[in-house]
Amino acid sequence: MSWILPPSASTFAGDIDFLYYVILVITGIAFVVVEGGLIWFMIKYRTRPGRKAEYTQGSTKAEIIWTAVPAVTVVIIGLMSGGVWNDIKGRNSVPPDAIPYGIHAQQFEWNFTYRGPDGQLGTGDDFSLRNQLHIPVNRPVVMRMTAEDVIHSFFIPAFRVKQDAVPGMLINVWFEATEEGEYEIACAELCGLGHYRMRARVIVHSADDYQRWLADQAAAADDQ
Ligand SMILES: [Cu+2]
Repeated sequence: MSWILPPSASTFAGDIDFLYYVILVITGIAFVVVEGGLIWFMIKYRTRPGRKAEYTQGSTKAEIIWTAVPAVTVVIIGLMSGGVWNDIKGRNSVPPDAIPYGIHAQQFEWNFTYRGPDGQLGTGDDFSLRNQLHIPVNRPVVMRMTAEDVIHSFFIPAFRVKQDAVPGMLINVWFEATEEGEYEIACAELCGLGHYRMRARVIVHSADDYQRWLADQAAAADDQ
């Protein structure tokens, strides 16, 4: 069923997609049962000459069943999602060895800040790139996200990552890419007239390529 979803390229994809399919199957069954029942009742109880309409007070038993079944289902889905939510968004979910990056979102671009040769984010040798995020594969990374003007939302469909960037707040979002390649970053919050063009790319490098790319960037910065 992979044709339904975008390519999956992060450690979150398995859990998120599993939940997605569980919910899709449950709601799919509910859809068929409800619509099928509707059509069946329409035909069965249609007007026919000589037949009088019946008066009904309803059925307590039926009401208990159709309330309890969805309630239990929703609680089970909630418990299943809770664990995944904690792994991805929980306060202490960010792995300690995650490589830090800065993201500053503004109308209508993403500014990515990389730590420079000193290995620290927020020091003088940091450098920034517009709409380009380069990360290594199979390494957790954490984005320290801020917004300049309005609420934006950092969305990488292939990683199953989505997080609002809110003016006045510093928000961390972490993930780990599992496939090398280039993927789309989109803004998922209508943030103004130019929202549609607030796109960027994430480029996932092999570990060696990433080090080479970083060294090139540092060399280019030294030349200036
Ligand atoms: Cu935006």
